[in-house]
Amino acid sequence: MSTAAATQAVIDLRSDTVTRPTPAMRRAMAEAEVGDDVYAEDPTVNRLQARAAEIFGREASLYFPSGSMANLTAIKTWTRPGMEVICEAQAHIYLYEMAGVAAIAGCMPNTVPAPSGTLTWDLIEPLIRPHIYYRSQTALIELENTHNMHGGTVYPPAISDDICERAHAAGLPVHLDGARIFNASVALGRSVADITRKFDSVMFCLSKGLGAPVGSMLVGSRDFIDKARVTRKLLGGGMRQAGVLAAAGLIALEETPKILHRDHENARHLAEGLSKIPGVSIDPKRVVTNILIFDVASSGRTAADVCAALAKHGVLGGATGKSTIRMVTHYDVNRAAIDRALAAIATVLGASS
Ligand code: TLP
Repeated sequence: MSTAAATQAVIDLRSDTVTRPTPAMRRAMAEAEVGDDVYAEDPTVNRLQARAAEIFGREASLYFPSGSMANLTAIKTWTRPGMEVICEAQAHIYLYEMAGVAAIAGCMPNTVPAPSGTLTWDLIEPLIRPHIYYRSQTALIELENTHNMHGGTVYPPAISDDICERAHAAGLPVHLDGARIFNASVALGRSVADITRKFDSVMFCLSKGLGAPVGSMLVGSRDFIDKARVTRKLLGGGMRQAGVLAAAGLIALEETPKILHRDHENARHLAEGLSKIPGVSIDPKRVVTNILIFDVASSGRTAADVCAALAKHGVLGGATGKSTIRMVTHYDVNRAAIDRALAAIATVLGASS
């Protein structure tokens, strides 16, 4: 699925959100059958929702304009104001969703750092509030798979299953931010239904590595999705002829998971090349999906400075800290472009190759 963008001068590794719709997606969008989705009458949205539910082995699913809105909807549906949400200290819902957990759901995030972003029950249990009327109460546990800010790490299914089982025994639901759950599925060689079956709700994005221009899905029981539909409307997420967007989402859902492994191979190739460049620290063995985060501290340069210099060479990455840079592979960047990016990074950091 290489597109014209692959041959463009700029190699955009800032995120997999930058992918452009394929010609097949654009055709499907132009030809989509549509209706008013606030009346649940858009046949293409309904098909997408039915197919997503089927793929995840769940009763129902709901289409959203963004992953942030789908996460917030899930959080608001599972909680009441004044309650707490347990999540990892670098969770996307905590760092990059405009504090919506607090500002809109009225809840307090209760965070704990976890190695590789992988929470375990031992880390979670001490954060659960006792049932005392003058204490705020824990409402929800949230996990992220793959974990973005830990470099696309993948939860071992035994660990996420264990968290869900113990949370349920404690009377707590578990929501999964599975923005890149298909990447986790490909890395593990197990279906998305299998690795998410114990979660109470799952959000996944069509608009990242799967390549759709817009959209994310929330998956769960019929009862939960009926409630989430009300919350989505409250947040202004009721769309009308959204079938023009859902049509691209259907293609992303059916076709792109088959080729995600290429993005993982390219990420590993990029990481291996980076590990040989003086001034860069990265362990390529830790790169298991399409996200890599490397450190340029030993080059004596800041991440912002290195990114600005790389941009002049037509290579875009994102600074995630003073000395850390994130790069994300996707279908609009092929192997030749990765090699060009490596050459530019070596030049910028003053290495010879
Ligand atoms: N992530 C974006 C940025 O916001 C950082 C990216 O470029 O990776 N969960 C996770 C794990 C995400 O990575 C993202 C987007 C979201 C949720 C939110 O999705 P959108 O952007 O559709 O609101």
